[in-house]
Amino acid sequence: MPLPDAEFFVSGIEEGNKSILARAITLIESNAPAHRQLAQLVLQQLLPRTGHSIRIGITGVPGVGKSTFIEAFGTHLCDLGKKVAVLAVDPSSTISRGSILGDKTRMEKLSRNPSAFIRPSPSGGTLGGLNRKSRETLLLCEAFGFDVVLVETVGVGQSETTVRSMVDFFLLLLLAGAGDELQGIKKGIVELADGIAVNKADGDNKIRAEASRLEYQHAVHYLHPATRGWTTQVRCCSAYAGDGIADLWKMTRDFSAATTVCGSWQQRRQQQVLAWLHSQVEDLVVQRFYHSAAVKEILPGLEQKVLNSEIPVTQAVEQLLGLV
Ligand SMILES: Nc1nc2c(ncn2[C@@H]2O[C@H](COP(=O)(O)OP(=O)(O)OP(=O)(O)O)[C@@H](O)[C@H]2O)c(=O)[nH]1
Ligand SMILES: [Mg+2]
Repeated sequence: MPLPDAEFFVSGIEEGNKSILARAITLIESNAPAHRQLAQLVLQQLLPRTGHSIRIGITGVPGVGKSTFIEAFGTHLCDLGKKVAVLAVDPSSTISRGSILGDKTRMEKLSRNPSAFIRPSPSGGTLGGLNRKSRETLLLCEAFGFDVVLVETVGVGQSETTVRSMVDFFLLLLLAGAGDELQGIKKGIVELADGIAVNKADGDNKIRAEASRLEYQHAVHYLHPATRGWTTQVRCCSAYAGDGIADLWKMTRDFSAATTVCGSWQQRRQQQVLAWLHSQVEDLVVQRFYHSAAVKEILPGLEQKVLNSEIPVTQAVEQLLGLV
């Protein structure tokens, strides 16, 4: 089947056709050169329509309640008349373990809401590749006209930094009293967060959640602020019961207002685009390097020499770089 042309995707997205948006995202996620070329054309034409949404990253350890939270938060935003897109960045995701796919049951209401769009994590590929795909998917969603884009990531490894680098506001979900308070800080994740929500603050857990909230609120005062012009706020919420959800939306609005006034909102977006440019260059240069015939030819021999301690690594690197 021949591929539709760029105009097909661009006008479909401009007209708000979700199935064409989904097809455009599939195109973006493809690694086939012809698809990538077409995807770039589509993106280029849509670029003037991007940049107008609030981009919110949501992270937290498995089971903290991210999907349940997104269901509640996203539904709340739709009730306010907003259009909401949900994306996921999960480097370990496969079809069977897809974080959002498997969880669509937890976002049942949201996935049926005409104002919402849920896109599971692109599977496979390196984090670098995922980074590109997720960013470009985010731009497509903005061009489509979503007011808020929620980017979910599982709270392990490097994916948090990746998501931080593509969103305006970063929300960390935590559990009360799991003894992980200082762990989170050690891992540096708390330092990335503009907002922290102690989730599952319901039933018997309410009091412990409030105690954790106070502890975190105290701790963030000693940390370097994640965003200039904003002090990280800590709240309790129950994604399950819907408590605190409206308050967290208000927090993102306050954040947006405060950082727009002091200029850090715009500054971050500019820095993000430049960082993306540079990381793309790095990815592609490395890719081309390893694909070059000359490198492929001598690399195994050099590896062996390094393993046999015949030449130092630095010398091997210089020889390799001399080839390209
Ligand atoms: N009591 C209570 N349970 C909750 C709350 N939020 C989520 N849960 C439950 O916690 C479990 C995990 O929730 P998920 O939303 O799947 O958590 P997740 O962070 O998306 O998990 P992963 O996708 O595995 O990383 C489910 O059984 C939820 O019903 C809450 O606010 N209160
Ligand atoms: Mg989930």
